[in-house]
Amino acid sequence: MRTSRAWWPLAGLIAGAVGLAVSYAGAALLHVRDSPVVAVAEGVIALTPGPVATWAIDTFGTADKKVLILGILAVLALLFGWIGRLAHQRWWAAVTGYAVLAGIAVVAVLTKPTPGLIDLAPVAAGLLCWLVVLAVLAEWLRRWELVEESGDRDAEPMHIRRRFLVALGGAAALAVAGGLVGRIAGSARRRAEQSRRLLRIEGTTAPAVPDGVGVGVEGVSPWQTSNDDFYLIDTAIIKPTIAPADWELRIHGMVERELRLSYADLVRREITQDWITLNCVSNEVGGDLIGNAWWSGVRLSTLLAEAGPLPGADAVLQTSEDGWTCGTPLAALTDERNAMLAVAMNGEPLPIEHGFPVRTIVPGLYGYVSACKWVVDLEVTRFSDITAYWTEKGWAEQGPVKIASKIEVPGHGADVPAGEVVCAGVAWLQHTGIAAVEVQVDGGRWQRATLAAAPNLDTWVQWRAVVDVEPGDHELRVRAIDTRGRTQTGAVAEVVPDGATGWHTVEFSAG
Ligand SMILES: Nc1nc2c(c(=O)[nH]1)N[C@H]1C(S)=C(S)[C@@H](COP(=O)(O)O)O[C@H]1N2
Ligand SMILES: [Mo]
Repeated sequence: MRTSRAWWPLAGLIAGAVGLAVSYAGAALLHVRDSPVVAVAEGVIALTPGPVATWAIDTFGTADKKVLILGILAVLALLFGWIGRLAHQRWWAAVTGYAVLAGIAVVAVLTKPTPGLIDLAPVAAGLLCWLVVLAVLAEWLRRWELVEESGDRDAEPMHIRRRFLVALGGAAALAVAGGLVGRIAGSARRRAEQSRRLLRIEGTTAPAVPDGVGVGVEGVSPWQTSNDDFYLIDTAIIKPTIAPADWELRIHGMVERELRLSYADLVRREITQDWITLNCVSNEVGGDLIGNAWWSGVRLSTLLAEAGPLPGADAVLQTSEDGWTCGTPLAALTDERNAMLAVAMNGEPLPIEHGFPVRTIVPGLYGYVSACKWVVDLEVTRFSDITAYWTEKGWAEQGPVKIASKIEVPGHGADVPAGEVVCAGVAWLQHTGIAAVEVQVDGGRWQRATLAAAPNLDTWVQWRAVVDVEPGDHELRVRAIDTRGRTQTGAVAEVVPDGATGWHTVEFSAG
């Protein structure tokens, strides 16, 4: 009897555990809502016939989900052992086994609401670990077996066996480490999420959408962007999870008095609130990297006045907890506009992805030079002395938003009845404001659109126009005019280095 034989199932089991642990840690670190095993468990629940589910709840009570997960893990343990045995004779059979398991996980993950590609990363990482770890262990087992078969006493079977056991122990340690990382990362997220849920910030109120801001045309984006629909842009693969109790902001550099603020210190101050539209410099003409929310926070002009900027300073270098930086004109943070350290978005504590617990919002500047999420450090300085994350990559130092307008109705390629066609969309130039919007059909004369109301200069404005068209293909353009009478340019510029320009154009057919 060859002793090496007995080790194959254990090798399979350990390889399986490494893959599971790595996928669990990956899901926690990437903030994927569920680890693959949990996604599968939820899939099982969804597929469970009612009477069986009732029986499970009656029998196991609130532990029913734990029992299910333990059951899935037990089944997996058996399958992993079996896959290990299969690998002894037929490597491809083991690979197929893993592929089937990963396939089940992929289906479970993709059937969750709003799955993204990132949600599949933990599954991919787990599959890779299964294959690599089992391949390594199998290699040592085969050598051991060869030595045993040769019956050659000088071939040092002990030596090879020891190497195999070291590899096995290493893999087991990796599995344990993955499990720990998953637990710790998951608990940091849970802690931040829990403190966020319990947070009540005095002085912040729920948004009330002002009257008359909508043109009432179906297909136009809601004037208020919900937190769930708000675009997300950042460089953080792993989103910082900061409980308010652990947050601290330092305001320093060219100031008379350095300030260190805790979260409680911050929200003790007067809360300012406003509707502000935020957009990304990378937004293409007609793109949707833009959103409008009710922001609550503390005015930066007040905080900076407490610190006392020194003469000669013209910039504030903002740094986030994850090390992202941006340089913001000091003037934009100290003038009369409502630049703030925001703590709430649409009446709720900031979502973690949008910078919880504190982020900066500055009306009139693109996000990349102003809207630092998870902000922890403000250094008052000079532009000539600093570089920041995006300026180092060739983007402009100054990023005031550019006037822009967009057609949302009719959609590009739409078929509409000939005659009077309702057109609608949005236009924006935060901090300056939109005075008028004009549309043009097939290069003809520019026609004034009707504007909906806007509560201030810092939000986008919805517009609506009716154009008369003959049957056939048409081209519709839009341009905006700001409150100082300047008309949006039709000259086309790419998003790099400081924002796109050009008139948004859609083609449609009238029949
Ligand atoms: N910490 C951090 N803050 C950041 C960024 C980032 O990468 N990291 N990206 C900025 C950019 S480019 C934009 S457009 C806005 C987007 O904010 P949102 O994701 O809340 O919409 O955040 C800004 N703040
Ligand atoms: Mo951006």
